[in-house]
Amino acid sequence: MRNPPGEEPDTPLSVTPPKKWAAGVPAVVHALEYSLEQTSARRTGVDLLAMNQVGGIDCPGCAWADPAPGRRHRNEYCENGAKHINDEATTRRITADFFRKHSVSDLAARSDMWLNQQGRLTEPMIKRPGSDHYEPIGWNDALGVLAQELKALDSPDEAVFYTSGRASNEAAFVLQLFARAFGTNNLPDCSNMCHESSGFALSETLGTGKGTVSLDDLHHADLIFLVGQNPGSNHPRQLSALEEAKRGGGRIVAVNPLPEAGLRRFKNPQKPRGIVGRGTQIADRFLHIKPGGDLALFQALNRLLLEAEDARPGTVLDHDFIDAHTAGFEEFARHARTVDWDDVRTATGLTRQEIEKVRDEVLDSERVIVCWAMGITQHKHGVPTIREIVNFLMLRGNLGRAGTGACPVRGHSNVQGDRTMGIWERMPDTFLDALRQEFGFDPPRAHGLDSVNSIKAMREGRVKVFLALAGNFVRAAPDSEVTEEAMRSCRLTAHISTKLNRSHTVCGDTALILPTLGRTERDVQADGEQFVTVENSMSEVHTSRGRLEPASSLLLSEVAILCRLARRTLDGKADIPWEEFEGDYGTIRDRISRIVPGFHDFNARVTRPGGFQLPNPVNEGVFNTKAGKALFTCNERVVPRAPEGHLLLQTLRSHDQWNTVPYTDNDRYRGIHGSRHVVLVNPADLTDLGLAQGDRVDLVSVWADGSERRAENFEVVPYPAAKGSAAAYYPETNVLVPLDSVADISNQPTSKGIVVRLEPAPSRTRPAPA
Ligand SMILES: Nc1nc2c(c(=O)[nH]1)N[C@H]1C(S)=C(S)[C@@H](COP(=O)(O)OP(=O)(O)OC[C@H]3O[C@@H](n4cnc5c(=O)[nH]c(N)nc54)[C@H](O)[C@@H]3O)O[C@H]1N2
Ligand SMILES: Nc1nc2c(c(=O)[nH]1)N[C@H]1C(S)=C(S)[C@@H](COP(=O)(O)OP(=O)(O)OC[C@H]3O[C@@H](n4cnc5c(=O)[nH]c(N)nc54)[C@H](O)[C@@H]3O)O[C@H]1N2
Ligand code: SF4
Ligand SMILES: [Mo]
Repeated sequence: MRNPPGEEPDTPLSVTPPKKWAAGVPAVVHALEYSLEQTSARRTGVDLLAMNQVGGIDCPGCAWADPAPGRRHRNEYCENGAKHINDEATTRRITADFFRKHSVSDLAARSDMWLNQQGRLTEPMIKRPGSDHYEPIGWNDALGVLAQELKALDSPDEAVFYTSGRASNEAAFVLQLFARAFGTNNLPDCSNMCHESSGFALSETLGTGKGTVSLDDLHHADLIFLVGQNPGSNHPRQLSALEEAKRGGGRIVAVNPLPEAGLRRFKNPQKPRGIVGRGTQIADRFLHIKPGGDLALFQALNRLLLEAEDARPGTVLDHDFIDAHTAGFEEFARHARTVDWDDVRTATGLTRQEIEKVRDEVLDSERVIVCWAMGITQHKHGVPTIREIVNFLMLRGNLGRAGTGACPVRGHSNVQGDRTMGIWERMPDTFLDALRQEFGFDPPRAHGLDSVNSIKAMREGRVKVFLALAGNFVRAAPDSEVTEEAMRSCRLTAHISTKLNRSHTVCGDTALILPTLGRTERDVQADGEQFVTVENSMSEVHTSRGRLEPASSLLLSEVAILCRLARRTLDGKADIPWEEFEGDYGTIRDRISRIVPGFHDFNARVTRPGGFQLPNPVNEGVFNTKAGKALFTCNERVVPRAPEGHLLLQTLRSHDQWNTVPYTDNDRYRGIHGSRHVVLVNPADLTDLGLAQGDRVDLVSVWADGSERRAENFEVVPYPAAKGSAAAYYPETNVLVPLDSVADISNQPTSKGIVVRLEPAPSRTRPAPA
């Protein structure tokens, strides 16, 4: 597939050596450059100081936790948080005139970056059947069209309601309530493509889908593993927590096929020594692992721990923890002892000595934490890998004690909260029972569609209406061409959005753009000014209050749009006070407090400085599994292999993008400037493949059924990627992953570990910019 022409930059690619440190002074200067281009300087200053402060705006970027209220820095944000907030607070506007000038087909040919740079959406728009233009429509009519289409469906299951993790708890709760009162559990979300593997593996083994670690735990850990995540770009304030852990004597093991800048050295822009000094070394040990080798790595470590216990009985394993809290140890131990060292070497690319050194670090550490993200979850064997991490933690009782635990590092700022609020196609019966009791209707019980299955259902004509609460579904989902065709086959597609993106250009017969307030903006309703709430990666729930004047007087809040739609669609079918909810979000929180465990006295507790932390049963010694205990598991052996002449490709984020939205063509920490159409490959692999820096290639993914997918015209960049691996940016490479390529059990698309060959495309030159 050729990506839209606008994705090709008009400046030449320049490559400099990857950076050896992250988040120092250049980081701050760089954020301000982007901010100033998007907003006025004065406005920028106002936003940033309110960010992540008590009573202020929750950063709309990642889900990293804030320090305790008394310990927050005056500038409690990172370079990328500043970019994200200013991307929303831009002073650029998209008006009806813009859509008169640009047809839908014109917009569909533009790049993701161009679409985002046009500014904030300002009024509801409709594309009517047969037309190639969006035109203005009033809110009443827009919601009427949507309600009409929903009511005309043969079954509520012909509608799908997607949520992206920037939506607030209140909006998410209202959306799932509406969908279930309407009659469907079709509630896919971005989490289906993000940490779904973590949710499945942790629920099965520990009885909770959430991480068990707090910021304080990280500060007090002796040993922290950073596995398959790039904190320097994607969770920059995590580096401050790691720095603090190191000051207390903690050590860090980073496991990654790429030597990411943030894993090496951190210059803390909040501290004078970060500005003038050499910064803090982050990783004490770096394991340059092959993609997908993490399962084998943790299996090997577990075998080594069992053998260490054999040599010094009673000194290595935490028998008290294992006996009191776990099941399945004996079977696991038998299985673990059969790990084959040749397989481990092939799967990981690491030597036994390297892994033994890590074992020694583990044996020297009382308190161990494992953090992970997309480098683990997005593999076909993501679920067994996380189960094996749980085995590893349990062997030495590294769960439920201070300074220990499992830490899936969440992406979107409220992705975890949206799930807590019931955005999931398979919420447990206890939640549905509570809804019934509170609102007096019978929620559907059959599981709904997740993201991948929604696309399949659209393609097969089983889903006819698609409504998104935030996000950019067609760019986030795999198999871009198939996904786009599926969306186009819908009767109606509608998006509640702040900014223009490609999903608005891939339209059903009728398409609606429903523009909404962002986090930064004041939200005034019938009962006065409102705030919303969010839950971070460490299960802390707190408020977010916007301060800026809305980008347009025609914007409605997410909650208002959904409540009005529900009223129009349900015609009083369930006894739900939508008008009251819209006027006073506190009334939504009252209902949440009666339905969602851990939210008692929600309104009172959430307005305390810093909010409150949800209890994690694991930390109270409670394991809500079938056996009532934490489960050891026996996991398959996986040795990822690419056939001769092929590489294992990962699709990942640059430093200058927010998910499907690139801000610039640069990836400063990796030394890439001026193009995103690059593929990073180990120099030795390039020599073997007969390729050199600057060569142009097509990326061709090959699949077990013999099918192939192609992404055209990428420039080769030699890079210290693990031998046999390659990396290229998402979403330009989503076209390479077929819809059917999903992680076992979690059904999460496999955005990492894709077998590709690089096919020379010597005659191609850089296409002219759009
Ligand atoms: N600036 C910025 N911040 C973001 C986002 C953004 O787009 N931009 N997105 C947010 C979201 S939604 C998410 S989910 C998070 C994502 O945060 P990350 O998980 O850090 O995101 P990726 O860019 O996918 O990077 C994956 C990392 O895993 C490594 N990796 C790949 N394959 C393997 C493997 O097989 N084994 C190991 N050990 N490592 C591997 C890659 O080299 C890379 O360092 O970031 C959040 N924060
Ligand atoms: N190949 C590949 N594919 C991937 C991934 C990968 O690593 N590789 N990562 C996956 C992951 S981890 C994720 S989380 C998904 C991300 O998938 P999504 O969450 O669907 O995508 P985003 O790019 O975060 O969505 C950006 C859009 O959200 C809208 N928006 C922003 N703020 C607001 C707001 O406050 N309210 C509303 N209503 N709308 C708002 C804007 O219109 C903006 O254009 O992509 C997944 N896809
Ligand atoms: S680390 Fe994440 S939450 Fe914190 S300021 Fe940066 S992007 Fe925002
Ligand atoms: Mo994510």
